[in-house]
Amino acid sequence: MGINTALAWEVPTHDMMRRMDIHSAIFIKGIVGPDTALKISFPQIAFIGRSNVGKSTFINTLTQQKNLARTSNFPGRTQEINLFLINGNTHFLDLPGYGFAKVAQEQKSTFQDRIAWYLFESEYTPKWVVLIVDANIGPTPQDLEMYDELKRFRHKVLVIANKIDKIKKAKLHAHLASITDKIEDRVIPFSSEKKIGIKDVRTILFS
Ligand SMILES: Nc1nc2c(ncn2[C@@H]2O[C@H](COP(=O)(O)OP(=O)(O)O)[C@@H](O)[C@H]2O)c(=O)[nH]1
Ligand SMILES: [Mg+2]
Repeated sequence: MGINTALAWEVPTHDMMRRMDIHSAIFIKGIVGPDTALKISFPQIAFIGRSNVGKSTFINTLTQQKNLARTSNFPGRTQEINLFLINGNTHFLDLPGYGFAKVAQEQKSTFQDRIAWYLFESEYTPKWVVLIVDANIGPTPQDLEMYDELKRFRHKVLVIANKIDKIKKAKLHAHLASITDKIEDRVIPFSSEKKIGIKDVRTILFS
């Protein structure tokens, strides 16, 4: 028995480390329905959340790119499902944001249609659905509705408590509890601003 036996399963191998590291990220295209670009059998990781929750910024932070997912201060602009290729072997899908009141009703139903199509009607089964909620605001009724639907469809869900940099330290615990109380899956505290939680998320999504 080698001296490293006890540690062997705890210490990530070089190969595991490489897998968790994001060394390439490219934008493929915006998709609006069944698409040949998605037919390839790469695992899909889908990102969903309320408009303005910081989803595009989150994807940029995770991939260490400044402008991969277009960040915008104009909520509701991302109408298509943006498809990215990560490390040449994984697809990221940036789904349209939900629940922004100022978007015209007609346009809004298109967003909701595309979310519903991909998550609840299409043939695709993402390896993970990453649901991003604003930790400062707490889970909104729509966030919880989305979470329940994801569970009903038996998706594997990772919840991100985003923008924790906005919360005063003394209140952080209570804010996080307001999320974990209602979520039966893992919740990762995250901040793109302060670069918190990146490693945790990568480890979960890529191992
Ligand atoms: N304080 C703070 N603001 C953030 C963070 N992530 C994103 N934002 C801001 O939230 C706004 C919306 O971000 P964006 O990524 O476009 O949101 P999306 O609509 O969900 O894609 C922008 O003004 C971002 O600068 C974060 O971790 N902390
Ligand atoms: Mg966006």
